[in-house]
Amino acid sequence: MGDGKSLKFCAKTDVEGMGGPGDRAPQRWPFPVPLHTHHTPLCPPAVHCSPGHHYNTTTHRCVRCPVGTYQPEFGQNHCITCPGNTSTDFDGSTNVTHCKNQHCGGELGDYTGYIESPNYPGDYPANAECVWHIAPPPKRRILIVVPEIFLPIEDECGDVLVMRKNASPTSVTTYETCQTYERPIAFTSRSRKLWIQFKSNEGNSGKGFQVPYVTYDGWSRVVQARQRPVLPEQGFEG
Ligand SMILES: [Ca+2]
Repeated sequence: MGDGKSLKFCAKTDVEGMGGPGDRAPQRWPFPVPLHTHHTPLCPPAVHCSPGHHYNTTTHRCVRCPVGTYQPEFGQNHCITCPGNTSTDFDGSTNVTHCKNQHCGGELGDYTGYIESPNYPGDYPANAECVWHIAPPPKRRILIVVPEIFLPIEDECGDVLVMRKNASPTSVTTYETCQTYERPIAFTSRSRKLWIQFKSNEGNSGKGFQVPYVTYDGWSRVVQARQRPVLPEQGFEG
């Protein structure tokens, strides 16, 4: 058994099974409690809380991990905060992969750039709403390439990417989809500026998209590249 240093004992609680999986052999009190815990030693619950839950030592209940946290293991009394600026879609998350980057939208560069769905290439979060603007310098136009886009099939366009002249729903629409396309599509904007919006609903998610664009001089003719070829060292025959 223990050497007396690796074990601590705690006051027994009279908690009965609440929210646990019920598929584990019951442990006998007293339970060993790791010494490195930062908390006052408390008896573990009489049942293990499931992954996605933590044991609330005040209410003696298994509680779902709140949004922005997760817990992959059984029988824990805390939830783990999502790394960085990520968060979960729902409470009760069981895995760090449920932590998603929520950032999206913004002003885009004059000459080249890309838009991508939040958390790309991971699944985008629920209830996302992103708006991007491309406003190229005068006389330049916008060329968009959609290499592929992954949006789950849902009723009534649950998740949608739309590009329009401006935020007005009646403005000229250049592109709109709420479906998966795995073959590239390229097009030029029908106006100089482009307003781009992506919205997702609560259910079902997908990889989304990464869409590059360039702006190009729409008035001058194609200029031939006049770059010199890279020459090898002197003495090379050719
Ligand atoms: Ca959806």
